[in-house]
Amino acid sequence: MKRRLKLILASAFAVATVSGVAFFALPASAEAASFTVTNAWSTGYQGEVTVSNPSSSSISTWKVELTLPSGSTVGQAWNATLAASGQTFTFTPAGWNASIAGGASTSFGFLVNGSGRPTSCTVNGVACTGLAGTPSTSATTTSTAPTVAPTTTSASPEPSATTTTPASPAATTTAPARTTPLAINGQLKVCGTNLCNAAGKKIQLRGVSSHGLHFFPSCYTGTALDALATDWNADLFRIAMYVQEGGYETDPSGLTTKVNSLVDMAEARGMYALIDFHILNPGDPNYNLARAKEFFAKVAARNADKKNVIYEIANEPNGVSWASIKSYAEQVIPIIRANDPDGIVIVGTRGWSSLGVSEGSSSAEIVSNPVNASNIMYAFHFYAASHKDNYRAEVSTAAASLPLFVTEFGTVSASGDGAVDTASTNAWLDLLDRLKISYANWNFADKSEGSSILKPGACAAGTFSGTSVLTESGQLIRSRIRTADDF
Ligand code: IDC
Repeated sequence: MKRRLKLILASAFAVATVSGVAFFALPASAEAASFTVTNAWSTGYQGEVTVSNPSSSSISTWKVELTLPSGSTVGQAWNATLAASGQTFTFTPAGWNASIAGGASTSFGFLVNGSGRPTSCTVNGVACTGLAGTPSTSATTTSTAPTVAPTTTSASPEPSATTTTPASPAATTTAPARTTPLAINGQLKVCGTNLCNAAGKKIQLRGVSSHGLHFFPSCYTGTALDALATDWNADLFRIAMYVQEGGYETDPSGLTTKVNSLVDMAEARGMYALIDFHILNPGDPNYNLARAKEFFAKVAARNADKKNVIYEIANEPNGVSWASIKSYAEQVIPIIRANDPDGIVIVGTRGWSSLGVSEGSSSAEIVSNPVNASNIMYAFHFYAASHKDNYRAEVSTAAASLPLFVTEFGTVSASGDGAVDTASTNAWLDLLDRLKISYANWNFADKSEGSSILKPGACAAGTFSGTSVLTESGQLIRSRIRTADDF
């Protein structure tokens, strides 16, 4: 879970002074560090620094030095080793997070006694220099002292690294409250072509999709969702409820109950829940129109007061025109709205949610004939080994006109199996990060197929944290998802 109220722009080191805020950009080739006040109270604050490596080769270690004004001291740090000399506080790796791969980052946190923000900094001995940007400081203080100790979940070490487990801040009465993606962002809404939080800030959610709920019941337990929330720092969990193949069509009440219970489990862990009406074959969503109306009326009414629910009304329409998909959406959305007026709805797109590209069309057919409803987004899906530059170009174009949400993607081929295409996956995720497009990875299950996050047998064994239970795809996705959010 993440606790961060962003003070600064990416790739710059920000130093907030007591009276104002100064920004210090790093030399272009250096590691970058960003400083965030993640919570504040009358006698102190909690900070987080993210050290990122913008180069393409890995760095073997890092050192961040902060100088605080007299009267303020760093009391403790986690996910870093702290040393103090006068007013200079030096942070070095906790042991397990020394090396940073090209393009990756690592974060550490600390508690300051006193309200003085850092007045200078270095990263790996390079002075942070230059002025860059004007931050908002409005969200950096709270008037009352929170009472719950933070956890160390924002960049926790591997479970096996027991000797280097970072120290958790003590549970004192001045320790900050633990927050989560849901607590930070609240009820989401669509703003222009973006997803925004309750405060109107553009945000990106990163998480995973279940496989078909009814296929892998032992994969969607409290322990599994704990791992996603605390070990992965996932923001969202997509609840893929197949309609055919033994799904909702066969067991409507059982699967409705299961979906609702997973909504609750995600909520309890501070994650958003994406309710996916997983149609696939037949590809015309109107085949399931009556089932969709019945299902969404129930889940929208039942979850109306929750802030963590997003509705995805048709996973992958295929072999059907945009006009038919639009007609389906314009019949299902009013039913959701009547029960849950402020829930975001995501509409699948033509050609397996490819914005039409996989069936020779493009997003232009949506732009010229959008669904007649507000607070909606459009789904885009890709499989990195199958869908490359022309699809990325289409997403870049479409994102200028349409609110997009990658409700499903795989690191492998569109079959869901085969080798992980790391380069294409990273190219995709870099693009989505840049465009602030939210995503969920297919799939959190332990089936023997390339797109599975978990190794076969992991769900029955009941262990979901760390990397040893993960496939190659799972490890790649976890490393992308658990980095600091820009909330
Ligand atoms: C695949 C699963 C596979 C399952 C198959 C049929 O990975 O185990 O046998 O569905 O149920 C999609 C679909 C998604 C597919 C996935 C991979 O939304 O259901 O899952 N995929 O083929 N669209 C493109 C790829």
